[in-house]
Amino acid sequence: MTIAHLAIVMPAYNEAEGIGGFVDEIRDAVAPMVGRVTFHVADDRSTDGTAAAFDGVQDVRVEVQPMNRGHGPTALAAYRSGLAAEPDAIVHVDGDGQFLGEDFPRLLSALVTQQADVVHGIRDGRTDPWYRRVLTAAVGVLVAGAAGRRIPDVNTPLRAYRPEALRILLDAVPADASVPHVHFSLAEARAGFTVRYLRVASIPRRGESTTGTMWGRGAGIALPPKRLRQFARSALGEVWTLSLRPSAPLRELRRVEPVGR
Ligand SMILES: Nc1nc2c(ncn2[C@@H]2O[C@H](COP(=O)(O)OP(=O)(O)OP(=O)(O)O)[C@@H](O)[C@H]2O)c(=O)[nH]1
Ligand SMILES: [Mg+2]
Repeated sequence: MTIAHLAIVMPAYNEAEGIGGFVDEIRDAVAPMVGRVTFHVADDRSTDGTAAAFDGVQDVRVEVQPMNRGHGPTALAAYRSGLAAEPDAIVHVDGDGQFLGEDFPRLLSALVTQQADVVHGIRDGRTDPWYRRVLTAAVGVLVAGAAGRRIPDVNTPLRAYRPEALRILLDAVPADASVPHVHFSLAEARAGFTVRYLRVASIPRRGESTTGTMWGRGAGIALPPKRLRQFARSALGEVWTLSLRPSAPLRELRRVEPVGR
């Protein structure tokens, strides 16, 4: 099985320490099954020289964003630059490198051999604090109710797409959405996409610094950091407006049958 051109897309914010090694690991892992691979890093205006980690690296294209906007808009920008390269398959993964290179070929095999529109990497072994597990569980219940079935790991950042399927999702979600993967997961289920799930290893973020983490640190006995509370409130509002309310725009989304299948 060979994929002529694989595009790997990554949002990144202050990932200079770990992102180079992560990209090297993925490149080596997918080499036997791709004609070529290109990496598309959306740099959310890092202050640690993340973009410079790829100076002189031929197959990595870094696009520095016009301003710092957080994970969602940066992920969407990364998807757009990956799609613009017209690949035959596209994989999204966060630049903090919380996955193993060896899981990428498994993800791609599932995409191709199981004729999927999308494959989600379901994270095994996460060690989130209690409040994040509660939040994840609550979103899971909400989304299951709306989708009519349970979706494991709704917000996983490791996802492989058939480009035509991704295009439909990307066109439907506003460029500034803060939780695009929640919208994607819900729309995929409702619109009848062929979704496969694959368990993958979840490891601690690479690099020594913690400055990349979106949430800051909880205080003392680990109460949810204020940033997470604020983010959760606004993200839930966004999920309601774009995906859940009766006239939500993403309810209209429909899958298009792939040509020649
Ligand atoms: N912290 C932060 N991360 C961003 C931003 N923009 C893009 N990112 C990237 O978004 C990805 C996810 O951020 P994380 O802090 O790992 O968020 P998370 O995966 O929900 O949290 P963990 O489970 O703790 O890893 C990372 O790859 C970051 O590089 C931003 O403004 N702030
Ligand atoms: Mg992370």
